[in-house]
Amino acid sequence: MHHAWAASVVRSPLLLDAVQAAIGPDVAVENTFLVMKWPGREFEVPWHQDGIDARIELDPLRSVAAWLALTDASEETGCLHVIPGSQRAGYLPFGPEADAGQSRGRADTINAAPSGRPLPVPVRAGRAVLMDMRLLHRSGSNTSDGARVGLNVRYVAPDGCLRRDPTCPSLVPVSGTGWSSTPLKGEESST
Ligand SMILES: O=C(O)CCC(=O)C(=O)O
Repeated sequence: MHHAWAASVVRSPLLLDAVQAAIGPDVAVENTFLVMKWPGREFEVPWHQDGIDARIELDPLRSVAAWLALTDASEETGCLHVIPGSQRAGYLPFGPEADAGQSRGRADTINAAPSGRPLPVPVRAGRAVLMDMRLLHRSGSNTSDGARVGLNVRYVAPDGCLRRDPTCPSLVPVSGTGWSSTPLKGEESST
């Protein structure tokens, strides 16, 4: 969010329209991060849910995750795989990864073996998918000869943060009028 391009992307009207349809008019960005999969390097993201980890727990009815493809994401380049309907089981127990060799770059993963049939979700560059915070998803390594870059954005409505570590960056309001009158829950250092 310190980069002008990212600050602009998270506010792009088509994306915000879809986010607002999911969680209402008052929207803030809770977190953003890039996941870059360089060609030829093993890098898998294990099964997880975006709305819960050691630092956060987001209300799944007042938050939504966006995954934006900055390059084409295909099965070959390491697109997301999701388990449709897995959100209905709610948040699952999570903890430190048992086998750090299986993946890198993620501190928490679910402890239960996911059940259900995974579905690959290829996304063309410039497009995005919105996900329920409880949706189980993972991604595989990039076996192509080009980079695969995705921008992850977690959006919240007021009161969408049930738990949030004080070391997390400030929430960044991006739409609506509700933020000036509503305390940013879990947001001690907001000005
Ligand atoms: O970009 C990816 O491959 C997966 C990223 C992701 O789902 C996450 O880190 O929450």
